[in-house]
Amino acid sequence: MSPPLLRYKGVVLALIFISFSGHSKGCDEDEEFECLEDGRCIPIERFCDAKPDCLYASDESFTVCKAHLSDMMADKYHCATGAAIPARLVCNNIADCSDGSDELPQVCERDPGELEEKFRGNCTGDTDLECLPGECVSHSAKCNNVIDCSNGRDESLEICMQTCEADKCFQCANGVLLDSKDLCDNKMDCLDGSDELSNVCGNAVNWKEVPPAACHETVEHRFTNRTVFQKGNSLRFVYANQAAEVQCWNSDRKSWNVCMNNGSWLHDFPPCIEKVVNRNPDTNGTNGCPINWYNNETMLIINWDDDSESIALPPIQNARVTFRCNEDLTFLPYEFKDKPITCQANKTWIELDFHPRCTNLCSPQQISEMYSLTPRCYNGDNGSPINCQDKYSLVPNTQVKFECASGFIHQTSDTMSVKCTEDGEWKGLRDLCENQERHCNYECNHRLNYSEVTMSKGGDATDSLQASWLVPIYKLNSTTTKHEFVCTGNLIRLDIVLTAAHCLNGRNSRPEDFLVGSSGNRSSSVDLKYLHRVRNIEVYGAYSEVSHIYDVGIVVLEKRMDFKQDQRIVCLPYNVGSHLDLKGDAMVSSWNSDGYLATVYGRLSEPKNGDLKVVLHDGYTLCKGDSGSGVITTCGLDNHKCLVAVVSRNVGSGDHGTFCSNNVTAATLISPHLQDYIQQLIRNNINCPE
Ligand SMILES: *[C@@H]1O[C@H](CO)[C@@H](O)[C@H](O)[C@H]1NC(C)=O
Ligand SMILES: *[C@@H]1O[C@H](CO)[C@@H](O)[C@H](O)[C@H]1NC(C)=O
Ligand SMILES: *[C@@H]1O[C@H](CO)[C@@H](O)[C@H](O)[C@H]1NC(C)=O
Ligand SMILES: *[C@@H]1O[C@H](CO)[C@@H](O)[C@H](O)[C@H]1NC(C)=O
Ligand SMILES: *[C@@H]1O[C@H](CO)[C@@H](O)[C@H](O)[C@H]1NC(C)=O
Ligand SMILES: *[C@@H]1O[C@H](CO)[C@@H](O)[C@H](O)[C@H]1NC(C)=O
Ligand SMILES: *[C@@H]1O[C@H](CO)[C@@H](O)[C@H](O)[C@H]1NC(C)=O
Ligand SMILES: *[C@@H]1O[C@H](CO)[C@@H](O)[C@H](O)[C@H]1NC(C)=O
Ligand SMILES: *[C@@H]1O[C@H](CO)[C@@H](O)[C@H](O)[C@H]1NC(C)=O
Ligand SMILES: *[C@@H]1O[C@H](CO)[C@@H](O)[C@H](O)[C@H]1NC(C)=O
Ligand SMILES: [Ca+2]
Ligand SMILES: [Ca+2]
Ligand SMILES: [Ca+2]
Repeated sequence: MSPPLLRYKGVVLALIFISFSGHSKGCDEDEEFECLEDGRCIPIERFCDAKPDCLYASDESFTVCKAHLSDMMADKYHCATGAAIPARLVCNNIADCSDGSDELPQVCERDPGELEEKFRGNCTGDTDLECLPGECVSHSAKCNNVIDCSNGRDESLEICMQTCEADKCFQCANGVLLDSKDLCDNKMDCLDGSDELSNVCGNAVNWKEVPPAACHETVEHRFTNRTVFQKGNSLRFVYANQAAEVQCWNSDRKSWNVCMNNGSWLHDFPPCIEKVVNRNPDTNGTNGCPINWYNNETMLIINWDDDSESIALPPIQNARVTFRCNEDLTFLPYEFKDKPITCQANKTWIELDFHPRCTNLCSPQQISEMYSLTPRCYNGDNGSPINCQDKYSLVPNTQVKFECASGFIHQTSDTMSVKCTEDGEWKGLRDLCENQERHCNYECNHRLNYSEVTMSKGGDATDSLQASWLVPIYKLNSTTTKHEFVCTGNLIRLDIVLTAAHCLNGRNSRPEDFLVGSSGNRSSSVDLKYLHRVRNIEVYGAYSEVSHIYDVGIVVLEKRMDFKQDQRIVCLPYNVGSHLDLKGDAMVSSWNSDGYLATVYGRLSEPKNGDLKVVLHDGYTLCKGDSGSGVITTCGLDNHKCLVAVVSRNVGSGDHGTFCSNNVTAATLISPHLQDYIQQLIRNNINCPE
């Protein structure tokens, strides 16, 4: 059995080489015309008599009816197709030409103003031709030998029809008149190629016969009922300069296209959603077990009968086989990789719903690691939901619709979606990723409710939801080779942690020495499973290791954190804008020595040299591990709270035995330079797929 692709090509070639000179098997050459569509014979008098007799009017096609100038009859009217009708039938209000060219307004000189109005449709301004409802092109696009309308209307007979001045003149099938020197010069001057047809050129000197150009319908893109098509050898096609509207075989998606006179479609068709329908009886279940995704280039079927290994080709019936894929492709269903499976005598797989396939897969990481977007995955367009984390589900055509992650608000009405391509790439993801800022904005200042925070340091534990941006930072102790809690960090994005520079700045500090925990209680035993690895650590350039001014640092995580419940990141002063009171009450949340969250209160003093002082109310102290904790105060006109500084070091007389103090210095975040630094850092750390 010949392979399907070759067979298909064979049909196309046969069509192109069909001769129109009357050569035929079934019909009497001298007396009859053989219809292209079905080989039916019609009497020769009905050939090019302007009345369609063949099923799809192949007896009236311009490709067979266009005649040489010397064959044109002075007493007849020649339709644009070339067919001749009695001159008295022109403009009798009855379309006698099969293309209606005997009644076109241009021929019958009806009101030209009315005609222009009709062409203009709803178009305004410079545009005066409406191709399709809402699609407008300018005056100069009309009949300029360039197809501008998606449906080719600007170069169609309806628009371009001209009337012959002299007795004889040559007209393209779209009505455009041509100088006789352009005929048969092996150059297609008509968009439809009618100036180089064999009927027109016959045995002209130096003329080379080229079969009329045709563009075919494909299995994936079917002609709609608005397409006037031809048919030959059971394939449907249109000739050059003819428009076709196609519809995807499996969806409502439609588009127009126009055939060019070299046999190519003018535009690419938009891709259809799913795989083409399988019409191969060897793989669609007719002659053997269904292997709808079979591709001889990528899938190898191995027959295990008689316990010897041999390569099998579809159809597979009554056999035990395994499948093998090209190295870069994944076999699905994954559970059956390298496992024998039986095709039963009745051409069904022993396993229900077994659909062997070698495919590319899209990455689950790429869609789940953007800082402000949360994916929802679907099986094709509007298909059933699937698990975005299951990499074997992310096959080509998987559709992902994104929502702004918890803690973010959707800023635009744009839909945020991407699709997995046959190559296993997320189409549109990079663009979406790089424009996250435009789509989703921090929700930090909207739902924070600090009034519930009543705990003091050393007191009872408080609920982590009240300070859900707080995360513990652990650092490797090279002596014990264990990670130890060193500082407190603040999530300013799901993958970016703000802390004090001195927590990060030790000699030989490397990103791989740090780990960041989830928000919530800080456990005394560190379980690596719940910790986040660090991609990058950054210390603000103005930080001084001697005086510890500008003690600001940033930790960039390898993977963004998943927020739990109603958690959120913390607002920076820049997120809120406007008024900041840096002399008022402040609070600092952190962990106490038991690992529970707690909050202390105090007052801020005027910032100086990038620092401000926090003097805590009686009974409260901040201790060593509280470095990096955020100082929270009122900001913005709506009395929102936001993080204005990070705890840096203690001053004055503290309890140096325990490194605790009620009088601490914090590095402020309010300087424009720091704002630029942080924002630049955030921007530089958008990790988008290549
Ligand atoms: C796959 O099939 C096509 C035609 O269907 C054929 O041209 C090609 O050689 C085949 N490839 C292999 C690797 O068998
Ligand atoms: C032009 O627009 C009007 C109003 O929008 C509509 O009713 C009419 O059908 C349109 N005409 C054409 C030819 O599209
Ligand atoms: C084409 O089909 C649609 C629906 O299938 C129908 O509404 C319409 O009238 C048809 N148009 C023509 C020209 O047959
Ligand atoms: C037909 O012409 C177009 C544009 O001139 C060109 O892009 C295309 O490759 C040509 N097709 C063939 C089959 O030559
Ligand atoms: C398989 O393809 C054949 C030939 O085109 C067709 O007749 C048959 O209905 C198809 N079978 C299935 C199960 O799709
Ligand atoms: C095919 O044969 C198997 C085993 O004999 C049987 O279980 C199954 O129902 C049959 N399937 C069909 C579609 O006839
Ligand atoms: C904030 O918390 C207080 C005390 O629990 C409660 O009364 C108030 O409704 C909360 N406000 C919001 C906006 O949730
Ligand atoms: C590392 O652990 C040792 C032993 O517990 C301790 O003495 C040392 O201070 C730790 N180093 C740091 C930098 O914390
Ligand atoms: C933190 O610990 C306290 C005391 O054990 C507990 O009540 C609280 O629910 C814990 N919070 C979280 C987020 O685990
Ligand atoms: C805090 O420390 C500073 C600097 O040592 C000192 O001037 C100030 O008086 C102290 N304030 C309190 C309330 O202890
Ligand atoms: Ca006819
Ligand atoms: Ca044009
Ligand atoms: Ca020419």
